[in-house]
Amino acid sequence: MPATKFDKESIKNTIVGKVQRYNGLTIEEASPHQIYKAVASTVRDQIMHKMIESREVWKKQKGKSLYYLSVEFLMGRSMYCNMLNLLSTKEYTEALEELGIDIKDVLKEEPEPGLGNGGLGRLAACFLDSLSCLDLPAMGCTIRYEYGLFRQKIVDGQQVEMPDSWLDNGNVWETAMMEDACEVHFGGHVDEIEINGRQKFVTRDYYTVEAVPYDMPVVGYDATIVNPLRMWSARSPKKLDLNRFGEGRYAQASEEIELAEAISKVLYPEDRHYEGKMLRLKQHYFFTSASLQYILKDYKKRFGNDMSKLPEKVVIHINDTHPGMAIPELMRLLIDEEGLGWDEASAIVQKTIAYTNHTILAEALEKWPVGMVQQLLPRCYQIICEMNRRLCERLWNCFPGDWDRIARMAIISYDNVHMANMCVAMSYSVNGVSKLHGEILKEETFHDFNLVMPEKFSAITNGITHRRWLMSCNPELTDLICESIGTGWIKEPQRLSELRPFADDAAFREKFGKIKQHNKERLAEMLKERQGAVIDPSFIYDVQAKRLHEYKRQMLNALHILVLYNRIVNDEHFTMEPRVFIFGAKASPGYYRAKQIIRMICALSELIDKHPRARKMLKVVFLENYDVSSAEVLIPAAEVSEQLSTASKEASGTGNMKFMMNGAVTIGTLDGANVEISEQVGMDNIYIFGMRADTVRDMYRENNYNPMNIFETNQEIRLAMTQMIDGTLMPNNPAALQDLYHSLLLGSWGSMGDSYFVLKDFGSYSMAQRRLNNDYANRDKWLKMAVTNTAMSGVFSSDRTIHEYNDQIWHLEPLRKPEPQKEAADA
Ligand code: GPQ
Repeated sequence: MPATKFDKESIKNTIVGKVQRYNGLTIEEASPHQIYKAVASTVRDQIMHKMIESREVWKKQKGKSLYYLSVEFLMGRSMYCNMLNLLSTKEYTEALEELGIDIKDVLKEEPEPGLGNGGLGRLAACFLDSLSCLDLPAMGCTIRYEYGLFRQKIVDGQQVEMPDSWLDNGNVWETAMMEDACEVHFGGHVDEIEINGRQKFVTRDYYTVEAVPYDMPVVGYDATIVNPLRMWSARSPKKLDLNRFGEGRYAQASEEIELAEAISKVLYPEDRHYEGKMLRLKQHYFFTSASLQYILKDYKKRFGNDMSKLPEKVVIHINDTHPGMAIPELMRLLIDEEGLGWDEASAIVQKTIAYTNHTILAEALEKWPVGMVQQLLPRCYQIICEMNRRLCERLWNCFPGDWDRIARMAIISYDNVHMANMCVAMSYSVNGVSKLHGEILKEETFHDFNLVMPEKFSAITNGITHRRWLMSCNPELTDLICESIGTGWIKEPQRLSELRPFADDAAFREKFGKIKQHNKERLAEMLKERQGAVIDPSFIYDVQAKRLHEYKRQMLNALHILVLYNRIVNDEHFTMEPRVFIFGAKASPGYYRAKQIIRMICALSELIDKHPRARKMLKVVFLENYDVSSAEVLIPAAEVSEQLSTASKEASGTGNMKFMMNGAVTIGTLDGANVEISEQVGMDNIYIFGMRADTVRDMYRENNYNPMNIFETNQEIRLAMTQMIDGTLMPNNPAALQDLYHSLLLGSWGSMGDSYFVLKDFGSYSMAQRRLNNDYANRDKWLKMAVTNTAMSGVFSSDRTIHEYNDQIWHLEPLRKPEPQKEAADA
């Protein structure tokens, strides 16, 4: 059997054989899920062949490896993308067809690992895909959460959270790597002792949690390498307490086990909210410590005990500050376990760790109460104190007497450990995720650090894998592109720009439009099937899909829809291009206001449906449980992409890139990567509105914005807002949205109301929407814009992003393909 490409016949035989051996059934008797497992494990066999080859080359080449630490990896389903990357979709589709099975039914059976909240985790997943495609040696490191992000249901117009137990039926893709299991220690007391004249730090009375790694392979498209995603699972070293059990105290008998294993139970659904829970700190330390122990063990195995060469062979990238405990932990391992001195260890750390920041929202800059760190991680706490002392000493020389500034930059201040300051001070690279975000980091968030260590700062704009977000989710468009410009763009996505001239080709545009229509129909079917929602595929599909947050301003969209409704209802001559507004968003369970916005959107949907004339032009649908799998159907169907964040608040955004790649036209602010999207497509192919980032900054500084002035002078806004609380929107509970209403008008404690400028930007948004509506009526014009968006999306492939990270930060050597076998060469 060829090592990496299975032919149709062997695929068929393998699947039938597996169903027989695993289930004792014939293919005809097997359930869809049993068939899924057989197919997935066939794909997996194929990957394992490749992985062995890949590891051989990696061992021989002895190059540098990347370890990408992230508390989230939002991978989505694996099966179809794996087939795609193995160049085998055709073989599998046909093999299954010949067995009488529709591949779509099999794909649906795969549970989606929801090990992430949103952009941060999805970015990590796209990075792994691109790293493998570019043959760069890397390992993703994270937690194997037993429960992923909650499943969202909408009940009576409100969000309800249900547990997502994605592992219930096992995970075909993972392998437990018991040889690499290790211990992670918490708590205890540090003793300073002298051994052979050397000072040593020893922690006693700690408690232990075992870390067991499970690896999931990540195959690259037509590539040599298979990189692992390593997920750490917590296990108690304690066994069942048989005495207690014997006494009939069953719950107590496994109490300690449960406690230890709680660490890898759930992914916190908070997204950019500071969460001060001990368990969360435990999680962060748990997986960083386990990863680092493994990294050093593997380094020593491959390169010997000379730690000074670590930065030449290893780069550890921390995805935001959540894995930031890697810094004191690496110091600890180098000093306490490897016997290095402080200066040596610190030099190594500062050449090995690189950091990317993903937000400037103040409430999201992580900090931990000193007492908590001290109690949970006593030795790391000592190290953090010493790092802080040395940093402050250095800063004192740069800014003598400037206490305020030094306090702002310190790792420890006001009884908190400031993770971002530690990451900036101790890593060799600090990266922003879009041009604008990079500027804001240098000029505001880390302004003081930029004065002292400017060489560390860079900005590399995020990206998305065009394999999942175009080739896999939009096969028809992929075929059309290949027919038109060939296949070169698959390996060099920027060559998608060769499509640009086709925007002026009427026949091409028609084909492009037809594909969009198919995708719209596919989405309509999904909505019907999943939640009984009926939408008309002839309406404009206008989509805002992302986590629910005030700064993302779903509220602006909702308020505008209410204004449109009023125009229709109050003016019988008013018409507009029929449009369905589709929202997809999960709100953090503890984020009251975000949940209220969902409530408002659902109420809006009901209100419109009840009005005979309004519902002919207007429709609102809230797509339940927005996740990677539903995004894969939603995004190819979208015609309008809503990217409404208050300028400066969205570090980059990546949804914006996915929509554009699939031919949606953006309506958005000049925020995050929207700025670069507008540069790519040109102002004629995007609807930009609202305040710029610098104006927003000035407004905050001057602190004299009064939304009440707008409310009083703008009739449309006043009417819509009044309807939020007068029973129009919420006939059964008129007071329900009162808090939302007030949040737009009044601030608390001297801070201004409407802190994300919804009312301020409303006029400009509404005008942009009007232009969009008029342009859509001109089909040629609209399709030209849509094609241009797809054509110019190539720079937003994560392949470009990874190239830049590698050139500027990591400096990894791609794995060279193995020499062809002698027989093959002779043949
Ligand atoms: N982001 Cl800090 C998250 O999704 N979660 C987080 O905890 C933080 C950031 C997002 C950010 O809001 C987006 O603008 C970025 O595009 C994304 O990270 C990836 O960089």
